[in-house]
Amino acid sequence: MTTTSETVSYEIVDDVGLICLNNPPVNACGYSMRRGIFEAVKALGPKVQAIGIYGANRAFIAGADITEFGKPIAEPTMPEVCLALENCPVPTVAVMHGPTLGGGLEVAIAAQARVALPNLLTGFPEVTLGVLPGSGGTQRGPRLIGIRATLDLATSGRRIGADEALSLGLVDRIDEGEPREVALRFAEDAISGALATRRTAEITVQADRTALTEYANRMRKTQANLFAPHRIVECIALSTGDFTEGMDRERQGFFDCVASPQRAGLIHAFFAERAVAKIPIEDAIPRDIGSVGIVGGGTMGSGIATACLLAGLDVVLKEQHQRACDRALAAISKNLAGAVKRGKLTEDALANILNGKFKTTLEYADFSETDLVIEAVFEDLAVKAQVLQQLDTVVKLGGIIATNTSYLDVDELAQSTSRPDRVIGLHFFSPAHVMRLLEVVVGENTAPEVVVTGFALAKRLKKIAVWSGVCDGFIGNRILNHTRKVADYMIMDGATPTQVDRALKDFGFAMGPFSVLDLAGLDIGWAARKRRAPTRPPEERYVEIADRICEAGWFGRKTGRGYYIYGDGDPVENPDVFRIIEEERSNAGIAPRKLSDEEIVTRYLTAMASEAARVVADGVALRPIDVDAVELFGYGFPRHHGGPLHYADQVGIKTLIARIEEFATEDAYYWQVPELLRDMVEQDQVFADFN
Ligand code: 3H9
Repeated sequence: MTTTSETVSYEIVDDVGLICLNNPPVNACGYSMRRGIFEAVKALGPKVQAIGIYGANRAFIAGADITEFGKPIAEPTMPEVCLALENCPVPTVAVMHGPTLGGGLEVAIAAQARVALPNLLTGFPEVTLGVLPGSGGTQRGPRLIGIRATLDLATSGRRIGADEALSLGLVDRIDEGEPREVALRFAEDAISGALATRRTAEITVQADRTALTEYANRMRKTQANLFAPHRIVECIALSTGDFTEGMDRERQGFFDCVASPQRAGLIHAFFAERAVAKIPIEDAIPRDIGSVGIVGGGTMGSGIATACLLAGLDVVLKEQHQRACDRALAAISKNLAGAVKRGKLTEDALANILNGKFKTTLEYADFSETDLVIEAVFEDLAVKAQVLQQLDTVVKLGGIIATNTSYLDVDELAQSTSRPDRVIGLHFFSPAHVMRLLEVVVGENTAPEVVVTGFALAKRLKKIAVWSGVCDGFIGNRILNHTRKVADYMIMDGATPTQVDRALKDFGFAMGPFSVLDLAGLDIGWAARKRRAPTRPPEERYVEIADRICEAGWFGRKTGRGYYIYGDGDPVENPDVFRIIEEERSNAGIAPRKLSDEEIVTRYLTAMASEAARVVADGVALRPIDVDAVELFGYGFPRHHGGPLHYADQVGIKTLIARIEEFATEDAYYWQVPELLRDMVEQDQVFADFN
């Protein structure tokens, strides 16, 4: 083996040159790999009759190394590496196996033939990171598989397997074996002519104006806020022209994307999803969880049960009456039927679940064999404490008791059992079988083994678990409580709920805050406000609008009326809410003024970032990136803005402080700039430094 860089080596076997890529865990292609491939092709070209290229570990190439984006690029560049393979005087064959994504696929389609192994996972996910395929994907893709198929893959970021890749024409063959052995065999076939080879750049592209117009319109309609999808369509449109010119324009488009703040936000979100799994516990081993008990079969309990069943766990669900058990079973069956429809569950697996993997019960005693029991009963400290006490008497020694509280003190709840070390908060988000976030709330006594079990369970449920300390509302609802108040202040000051919702939706949120409140149920926040009333600082600006809406019996969607009225069509504004707002403004002596959408967004995000900073300063979140993950995966924060603390870094900490001070005159709640922010300015830090 001759090494050409730290991550690439080559060998010569008879007439064949084999290039081996080895940058664990996923062969991300950074400078070292680019140089290694480039040098290896150059060295082998004159010495062999064909070259095979493969990955030494579980991937061919998972893509360009995204940690290099935004930094100066050392040569050779990815397009140069691709050209070296394409223009090599002897045939080049790529073995596509495991993740072969983005730049990895581009390297493969620049080779002169491709063989896939059955475990192939390929596609152009660049759009999900705010960039476009920047090493020939938009030019070679259409030459190999046509304009429409390239538009589909590159604008959706969809990942496909070997069979679909073959049917599209992205690969020439599917075969089995070790990547090195397959590379050798097919390079020999390329020499003998058994495998046809050709230069992709020399293929003529069939024009497809219909597809281009269709996708351009679709992107304008569905991805209006995003930068990259439109550039992708533009670049693919150039593929019918001169190859080199298309490559140059693609390169320019790629750099424009890299320079966009959306790219930084989306890549931050990519790393956030992975960073949260790194928790400060090293030596604990998660307990094996084969069965889960659930107390409460309402929306939350049924959703949690569905998530567990979909993950193959046995579930026992307890309710108080048979009727409630039947209702839970009906809700879960409906959820599971939906999963079958979407291809997430087979008919056989569904039958299996309904024939024994899932049971309802009226007795706590039926939890005696379960490894972990999650209570999902009414959000009230006394009610939950009583359930935990009961569980303590039946759950086996060492068994874990979890509370799905969304606000309450997990430490206090733990004290209602004889095993506070086995108690943890598992805060699911509704609908629990759909939402990806799980806050793992770690109490002061929670044992490390219990914490790692919570994280392992989340992984099994395909959820993103984020560590949270104990505080009122944990990470997400604590911030929500704060931003909700600010949304209320803005409607008192002159905005309407619809304007606030629209402005924040335009910013990129999945829903505006008032629509979210209506969806979640206004009674939940009402109960929390009543609970907090005795400890509310007297100087805090308090808005009564939400309470008055609840007093009228309007709890949002579930009662058909809240900030909006819900009927058969789209929700419409509730005129009674306008009346309440006007009365409350007049009671408070406020003359309404016009708020611009920009002010609404700035004020809302300033509130969010300032409370997020406090969450970090209090140690409730492990790192700023954990707070961002909570907002991204549980609260619909726009992925391309990366999360509230990434946003804070983007606007600058000094600017954030100035904004907090500016709004302090309007909202007493902003009085204090979090000390952490002032310290950060003094030390010239940004939140990314803490991650
Ligand atoms: C591109 O290619 C642009 C080109 O068109 C143009 C260039 C000019 N870079 O996810 P995992 C890390 S854009 C750097 O936990 P899995 C990841 O952070 C790129 N690092 O494993 C993690 O690190 P850590 C297009 C990367 O088995 C570790 O690898 N490609 C990259 O669940 C393991 O990852 C993509 O968008 C990367 N490209 O999933 C593919 N990829 O251990 C992005 C991964 O320190 N990657 N890492 O936390 C993925 O989708 C998944 O990682 C993959 C493996 C499916 C590959």
